[in-house]
Amino acid sequence: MIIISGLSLSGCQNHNRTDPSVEGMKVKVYKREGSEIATLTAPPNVPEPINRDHATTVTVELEIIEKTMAIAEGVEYTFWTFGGTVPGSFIRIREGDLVEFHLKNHPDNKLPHNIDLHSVNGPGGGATSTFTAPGHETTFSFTALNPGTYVYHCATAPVGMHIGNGMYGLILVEPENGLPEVDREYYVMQGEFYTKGTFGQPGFHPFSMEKALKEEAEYVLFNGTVGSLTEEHSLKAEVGETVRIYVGNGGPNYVSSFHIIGEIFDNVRVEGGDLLNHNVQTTLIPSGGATVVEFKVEAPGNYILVDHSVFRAFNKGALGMLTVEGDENKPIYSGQINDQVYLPEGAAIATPETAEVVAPPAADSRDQRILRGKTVFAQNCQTCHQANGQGIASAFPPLAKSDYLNAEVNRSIRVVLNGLEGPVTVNGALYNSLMPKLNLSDEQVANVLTFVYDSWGNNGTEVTPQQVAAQR
Ligand code: HEC
Ligand SMILES: [Cu+2]
Repeated sequence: MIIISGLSLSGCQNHNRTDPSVEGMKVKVYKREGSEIATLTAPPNVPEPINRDHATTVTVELEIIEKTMAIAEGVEYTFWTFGGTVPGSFIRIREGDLVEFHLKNHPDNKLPHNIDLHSVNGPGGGATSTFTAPGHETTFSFTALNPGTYVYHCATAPVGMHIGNGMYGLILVEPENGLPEVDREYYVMQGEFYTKGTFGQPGFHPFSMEKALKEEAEYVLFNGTVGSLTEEHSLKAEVGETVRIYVGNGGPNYVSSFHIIGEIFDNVRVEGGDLLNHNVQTTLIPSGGATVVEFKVEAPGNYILVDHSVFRAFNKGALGMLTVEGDENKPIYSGQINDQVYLPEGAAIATPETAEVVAPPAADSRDQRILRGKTVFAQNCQTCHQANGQGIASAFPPLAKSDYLNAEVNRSIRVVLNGLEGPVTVNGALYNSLMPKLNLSDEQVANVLTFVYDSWGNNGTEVTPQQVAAQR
C-alpha cells in the first residue's frame, strides 16, 4: 500500500484529519470524527464489536506490570505483562482510526520495556518511540491503515526474554464494515515458557536463557497458565451458537498447529488477514502471528483446544476446553463423549540431545577485542546503558566515566557475568534496580568490557577471557 501525503481535503473539523491512501488505483479516504478511550479486556474476553460507521481518534492506555503468578499449580514464575495478564489486554479498534498510544511502565518494575504493534506502519511498529523506563510513560500515535488481527509484543533487548516472559497480546483492527456477527467471541494466545525447573516441579522458577536458546520449552500454554482454559475456566457456548476465537501465538520460538478436537472451523481468517478459508481442521499460527477461527457448535460436550504438536498439549500444558451446553443433537453426533482419552498420559518426555556449543574464534589483539566488543555492546547492553554509555537517570547507571566500573575490574566482570541487583552508587547517584544475567561467553565478556573500558573516558583496561574465567 502506498500512502500519499500532502493531499488536502476540505470539510473536516477538529480531529477529522483525513488520510488518503492508495490501494492499486483506488484512493481510500477515512473520515474521522470525535474521540474515545479504548476499553481493553483481559483474556479470554474480547471487547464489544465496534458499531461506528466512521473512524475516530482512540486513546489506548496500556500499563506494563512485572508480577509473580502461578504458571501451574504450585509453580510460581515472574511474568512481565501488558496490563497484568498473559497474554496482554485485548485492544479493539477500527480501520482508519488514529490511535494515541500511551505506554506506562509501573514504577515498581525493574526493567525498561517498549511495544511493537504489528498493526503499525512505521519503524519498529512503535518500538523505536516507546522505550520506557520504570516509572515513565511514553506516547506515540499511528493510523490503523490495514484491517486484521495483529500481535503486539515487547521488543526490548533481550527481545526473546521479554516475549518469553509473557509480553505479547492481540490488537484487532476491524474492517470498515465490521466483522459478521457471531454469538460468542473469545481471546486465546499461545506462548511457551523456559523455566529453570522442569514441567510441574513445585516452587519458584526463574527464566532459563539456556533452554530458550535451545528452544526446549518446559511449558507450552494457552493464556499463560496450565489450566487457564479448563474445568471451571473453560470457554462456554450453547448448542447452535456461532463462536469466533481470536488466536494469537506469542512464541517466542514455536509455531502452533492450532486445532479443536471435535470441531471443524467453518471459517479461518488465515494469518489474521483477509483470506477466508473454509472447512479447516488444523491451522498454522506462526510465532508473532494470529488467526481467527469461526464455527458453529452442533452438539453438547467438551471440545479440547490443542496445539496438535500433541506432546505440547498433553505434556506441556497447551490444552484448553470449550464446554458446550444444550440438547443432544443425535443426527449430528450420537454416542458418548469420553474425556478420558484426552487426559495426560504421563508418558516420559524424551531426553533432548544436547546442542554442541561452538565457541567463536578468540580475538588476537586488543584492537580486535575492542571492535568485537562494540558489537557485543550494541546487541546486549545498549538498550539500557545507551549508545553513548550515559545510561538513563534513575534507571540505568552510566558506564561512561563510571567510578564503579573503573575502581575494580574483577567486580565489573562479575556484574556482566551474573547481573546485578540491589542498591549501587555510581558517580554519586544511587541506583536500586536489576541488571539481568546475560549468558555471554568468556570471550564476549572480555571483549565487551575491553570496549567499555576503552570508551567514553574510562581507564583503558584490557580484559582477557582468562580473567573472566577466573571470576565464573
Ligand atoms: C536490561 C538493562 C541492562 C542491560 C541489558 C545491561 N545492563 Fe548493566 N546495569 C543495568 C542496571 C539497572 C544496573 C544497576 C543495577 C543495580 O541497581 O543493582 C547495571 C549496572 C551495570 C554496571 C555497574 C554499574 C556501572 O554503571 O558501572 C556495569 C559495569 C554494567 N551494568 C555493565 C553492563 C554491560 C557491559 C552490559 C552488556 C554486556 C550491560 N551492563 C547490560 C541494566 C542493564
Ligand atoms: Cu519488555
